[in-house]
Amino acid sequence: MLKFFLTFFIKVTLLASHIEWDIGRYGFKKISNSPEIYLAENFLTDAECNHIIEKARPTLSRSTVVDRNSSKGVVDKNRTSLGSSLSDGGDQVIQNIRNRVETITMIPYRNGEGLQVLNYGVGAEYKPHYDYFDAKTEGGKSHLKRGGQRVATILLYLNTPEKGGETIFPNAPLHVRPVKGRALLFYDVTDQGKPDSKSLHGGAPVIAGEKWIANLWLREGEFH
Ligand code: PD2
Ligand code: ZN
Repeated sequence: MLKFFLTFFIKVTLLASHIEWDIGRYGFKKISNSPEIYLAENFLTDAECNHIIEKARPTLSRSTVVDRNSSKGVVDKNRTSLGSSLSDGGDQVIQNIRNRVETITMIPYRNGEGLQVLNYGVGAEYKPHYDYFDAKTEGGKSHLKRGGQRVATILLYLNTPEKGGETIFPNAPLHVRPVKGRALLFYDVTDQGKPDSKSLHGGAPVIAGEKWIANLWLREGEFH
């Protein structure tokens, strides 16, 4: 147990110390200290955005959330997008993006979950929530067994909706407009590796047009 905590502490310290000098790559700018949030314009090219959308389109189905009582995902009125999980096997475009994410976060590629693509139609939203797992629930405990806690979330905006669909952080408070090619990185845990209650965030309803994003959740340990 002590070894686990020591390893985790070293990882989080490394991560925090690297932020200062590597996060600036690809134009990431800090836009909030608490919760800790970074934004970069043109992190993805138009071709990369289009590739991900077209790859996900045929396999979209209703998004789910973590069930409190089991390891299953469940449909929930608080998350009304469609989603598709993309494997990166043999896909050079996705691998390149994930390598760039590894460079800026200093979190190993293998700690990332699968890339999730989300599509929101008019009225679709993801009400404010936390991306970290709640270790007090059975569902949270079962997800923590593989790869440990989610330490960071990266949102990749694949198109620019006509109106609405901002990513919101009620505690910052901050609204981030979805713009094609943008990337938003935020930390779900504090510097001490504890779930950060300030990291509450959501996807506001789309008012006109549609919204496409991809998200990548990064764990404290190996997930892949
Ligand atoms: O679509 C979003 O903006 C959004 C906001 C908050 C997505 C997620 N969280 C998520 O997929 O976790
Ligand atoms: Zn989220």
